[in-house]
Parts: sequence; structure tokens; C-alpha cells
Amino acid sequence: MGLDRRTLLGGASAAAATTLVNGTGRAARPKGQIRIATEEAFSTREHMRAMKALVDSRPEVTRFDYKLYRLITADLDADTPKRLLDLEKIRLAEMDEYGVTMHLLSLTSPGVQLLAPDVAVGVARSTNDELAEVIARNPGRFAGLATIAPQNPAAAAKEIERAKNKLKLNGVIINSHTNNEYLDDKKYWPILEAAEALDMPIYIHPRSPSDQMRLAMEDYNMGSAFWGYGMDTSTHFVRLMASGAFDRFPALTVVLGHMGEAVHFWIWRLDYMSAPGVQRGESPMKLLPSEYIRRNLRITTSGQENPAALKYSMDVLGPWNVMWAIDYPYQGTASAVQFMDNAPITQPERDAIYWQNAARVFNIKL
Ligand code: 1DF
Ligand code: MN
Repeated sequence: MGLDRRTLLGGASAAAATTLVNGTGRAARPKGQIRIATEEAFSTREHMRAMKALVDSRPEVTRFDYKLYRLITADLDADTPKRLLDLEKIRLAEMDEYGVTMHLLSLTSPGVQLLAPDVAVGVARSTNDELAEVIARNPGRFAGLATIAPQNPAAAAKEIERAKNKLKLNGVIINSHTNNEYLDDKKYWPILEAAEALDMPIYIHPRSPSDQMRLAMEDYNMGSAFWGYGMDTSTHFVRLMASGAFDRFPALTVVLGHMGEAVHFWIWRLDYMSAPGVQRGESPMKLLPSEYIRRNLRITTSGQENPAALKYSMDVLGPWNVMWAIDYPYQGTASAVQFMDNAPITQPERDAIYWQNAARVFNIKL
């Protein structure tokens, strides 16, 4: 009959006396549990309007972009659109109900990445303005990732600078590929350069797989969050790493949700296959994959309430590189809180994963 909870928690009280090393310099044991959720989606009226106009003019975009059509063309009072558009009523009430201190907000996938470049640049800017306003109105409750339009890399780099210096946002979200291209393509490197220089982590969030990836996923609805979202996003990270981007931008931080989209579950084999003469042949990478994974990658628990995967991730990446997330409104607050409250880890580890790591990685002031 499974593991006894008392056995699992047996080591917790002794270990609770020690404090994890962390970059915040704050006490590890707040009075009530602080919880910062790091992959929490929202939308705006302008975003919904732009997406609806896109779908009306190019209905084929919904063929593989799972849920896109339903999300943006449905009655905006339907549950998911309503929760995406709401920031200060339903959402704050649900956060309060479950003791969630803060949502790190990001524009819902696929962001502006399907829109015509000029439209996308404008919607990104206005989204970031709205985001900064809602954060300012609710001190301590919200932080935010900037939306950018990779379709225009120069404008995207400028927007990262504006997001950091003017709007005080906490990082950047990119919903995987843009027009079937990934960030290893050097035309996107001005984005990486700006993110590194400004200490803005890039959260690579899933969207429906690229044309190259989706060929194997046309059946069984496999291109959805069931499988395709994660496969496209994990492949995206590995492409970026394999391109040598982390040699060019050694201080760049990339964040992956869904328990790292399983990338670090391959850590031993990625290294093994990288050895000279084993498999891969010539590679631009100067270091081993494990070195980039430990130096440049942070992960979140969004949508993966799996204690075994959590333990593995903490062992392999270090507990300071794992952050809690809900994936609101696509997954439930109650079960995400229950998962982390009951995870078989020490209280200092729980504090690190619930909020201290997010505060450090995303430069969040509580
Ligand atoms: C779903 C999942 C939809 C995630 C999302 O945005 C999303 C879903 C449209 O379950 O259909 O962001 N997710 O992050 O796993
Ligand atoms: Mn998500």
C-alpha cells in the first residue's frame, strides 16, 4: 500500500533546522507558507480580438493549434476565456482561497507568435503595458513575464529592454517555435543577447508542434498538451543547447515548465552521446550537455504533480533550480497546492521550491 506519509516526512523535522543556501538572503521559514506560482496564463481583450481576426482570415491556423479556436472564438464568458481575461476578481479570490501569494503572469500560448509581425509587435507592447498596470495595482500579488514578437527580433530585443527598465517585468515568455523556426536560428540571437544582458530569464512555454514535429502527431490528438506540446518544447531547448548558444550567451537563463519538459531525464545519455566519436560527430558545443543543463536551465513543476519526478529533478538539478507552478487556468490550484504541501521533501526545500527560487531567478520583490 504505497508509502506511509509519516515515513516520507520522517526526515523533515531534523532537516528543517538547516536553511538552504539561496540568493534572497531571507529567512527560510515564513510564518505562513509563501507560494509563488510561476506559469500562470492570462489574456487581454486586445489579444483575443487580434487572435479572432487571425482565425477569421486564416481558419487553417486552428487545424493544429489545439484549443486555439475554442479559446478565442468562444463566448468570452465561457470558463477558460473568462478566467484568462480576469485578473483581479476570480483569480485573486482563488489565490486567496488556497494561500497562493503571487502569480507570475504570462500571456497565454501561443502569445502573439501567430500574428502578422507589425500586429504582433503592437499587441506585445500593449499587453506588457496592461500587465505592468495590474501588477502596480496589486502589490505583492502579481509579477509578470514580458510578451515579445520574435517575428521582429530587433523590436523584440527593444521590448525586452523596455520591459525590464521601464515596466519592471521579471523575464520573457516565448511560446516555442515562431513560423516553424526555433531560437537556435541566429536571426533570433539579438533576443538572446538582450535577455542575457538585462538578466531577463526566457521561459520557453509550449505551443502546438511545428510542421516538422507534427507530422508524427496528426493522429490521436497527439499534438496537444498530451504529448506534442512537451516534445516540441524539449526539442526547442535541445536545439538551442546544441547550437552553442550557451557558449555565446553563458549567463542566459532558460526556464522550462512541465518538470523541465523531461529534458534532464536524458542528462546522462546526452553526455554519453556527446563524447567524441560516439554518435554526434562535430558539435559547436564547448561543454557537456549536463554542464549547460545545470548552469543555464531552471525548471518548474507546472502541470506535473508527480512526487517521483520532483525528487529526481531536485537530485539532478539541485533544489535551487526547481520552482513551483500551477498552469492556471489550464490546471487546478487546489491540486497543485496539495501536491507541493505534501511532497516528501524538507521544509527548507519546500520554501525554496514554493517561492525562494522564483524570487531569485525572476528577481521578484515580495
Ligand atoms: C493547455 C496546456 C493549454 C497548457 C495551454 O494554453 C497551455 C491545454 C493554450 O491543456 O490545452 O499553456 N500548458 O501549459 O500545458
Ligand atoms: Mn502553460
